[in-house]
Amino acid sequence: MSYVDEVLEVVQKKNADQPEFLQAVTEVLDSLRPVIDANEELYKKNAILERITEPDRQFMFRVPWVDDNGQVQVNRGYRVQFNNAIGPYKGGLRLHPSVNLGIIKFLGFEQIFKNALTTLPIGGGKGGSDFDPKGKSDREIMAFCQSFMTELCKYIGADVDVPAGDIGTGAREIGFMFGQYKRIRGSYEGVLTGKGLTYGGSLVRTEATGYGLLYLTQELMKCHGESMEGKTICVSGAGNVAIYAIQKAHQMGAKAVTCSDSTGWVYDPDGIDVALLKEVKEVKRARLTEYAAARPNAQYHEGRGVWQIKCDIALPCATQNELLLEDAKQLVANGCKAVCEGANMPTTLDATKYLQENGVWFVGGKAANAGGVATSALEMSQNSERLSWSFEEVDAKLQNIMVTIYHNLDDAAKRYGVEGDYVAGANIAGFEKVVEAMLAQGVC
Ligand code: NDP
Ligand code: 2IT
Repeated sequence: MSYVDEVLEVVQKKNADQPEFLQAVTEVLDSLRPVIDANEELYKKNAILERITEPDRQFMFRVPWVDDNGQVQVNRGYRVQFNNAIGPYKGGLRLHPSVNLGIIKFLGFEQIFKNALTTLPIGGGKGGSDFDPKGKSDREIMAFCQSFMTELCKYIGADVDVPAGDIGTGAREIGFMFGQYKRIRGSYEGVLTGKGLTYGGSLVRTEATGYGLLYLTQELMKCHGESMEGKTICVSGAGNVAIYAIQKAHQMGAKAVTCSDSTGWVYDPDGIDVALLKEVKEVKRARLTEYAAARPNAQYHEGRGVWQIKCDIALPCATQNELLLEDAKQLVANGCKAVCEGANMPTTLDATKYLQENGVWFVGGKAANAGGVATSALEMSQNSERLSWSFEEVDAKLQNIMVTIYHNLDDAAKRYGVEGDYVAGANIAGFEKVVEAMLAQGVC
């Protein structure tokens, strides 16, 4: 049995109740076969795969808070510090009722490779809670965030572990958490990213994941002799990543015609109105029915369905496993040329395989959505030097990073004889950097 298969078997046995984590590990290890085969003796002796698939440590804790009726509520908090070979742990905090340890581990595992791809010195981690922010008052959100940070603050720090936003965690939540960290630890430091601009946040961080996704997509298209001009794009999600992906797509002369939330989706043939979407989702925190009601030509549908709309490019930007095999078949039948993942692991393994086998240029989330965490690392740099860079300066760095990521993964795929397999290319490029650091640092 090959080293990869041996380790996959052990990981499956040890984590049988964590399907998302197993999916993420299977995708990565499968695609690393060419590198592992070429270095099997060295990696096996040093237990590289066993070490990289086992988190450094994982925290689970009680988060008690009081709701607006005076009732005490209890949620479960998580922080998984996965690997800090190349820098302090870095990764977002997800607040969603579906959150469990397996989901946080899948996200933390992916973050190791993504963060290595950014070219910046950050390790991999992730956290969150099964708390549901939907329908909560600002006071309830603050009560939860303060309680969550009261425990989390023991494990993080500007040079230790630097959390940020993810699903359900935006500027409001980061603000409340930062305030509580400062209050308990008495230290004003860059312990979180995605902060407000008046207290150490970076320009472009809000837009970074969506913008970065489009910068990478544009480079992918350019390298295949295509431009973004006039392209029709299907986007899923209606949150931070989706909104700024749509905005940048329009700035590039393409037209994004769909978006979705957890209850339904919109097809707007005139192109999604970004100002209206922002008003509905960022300000009112309302459902997409409100968007559709304000746009005469927009159709609203309950459930899921964005991938049935004919498009040149598909950008899944909502959540994991939202683009299934049947969706992949529909996209191919409709002539879709490229799929780039704004979300983390939105495409199932069989759907990915189908897209790749049918000639769709497919770039996975570890590369395509790395602009968010890359700009977080730029926020950390600005905090360390106690300076703020201009929008243009950060945006130029972000563009440069995304173009570099594309070429690094394209080169890695070519080096290992899997040209055009951007999933393998990204995993290989990220893995090579982390492994070199792990080997240099000895058994730890
Ligand atoms: P948000 O909370 O801002 O938005 C998530 C969007 O997806 C919402 O519109 C939400 O609907 C929708 N959605 C649909 N189905 C689900 C579901 N089952 N679970 C959760 N959300 C659902 O999150 P982000 O935009 O920040 O994150 C989207 C994806 O991008 C996630 O996979 C995240 O991990 C990834 N990502 C985020 C980065 C960032 O910087 N924020 C960086 C890199 C990746 P509704 O409006 O009804 O809640
Ligand atoms: O999945 C991700 O990369 C994020 N949610 C962003 C993490 C970060 O630290 O900015």
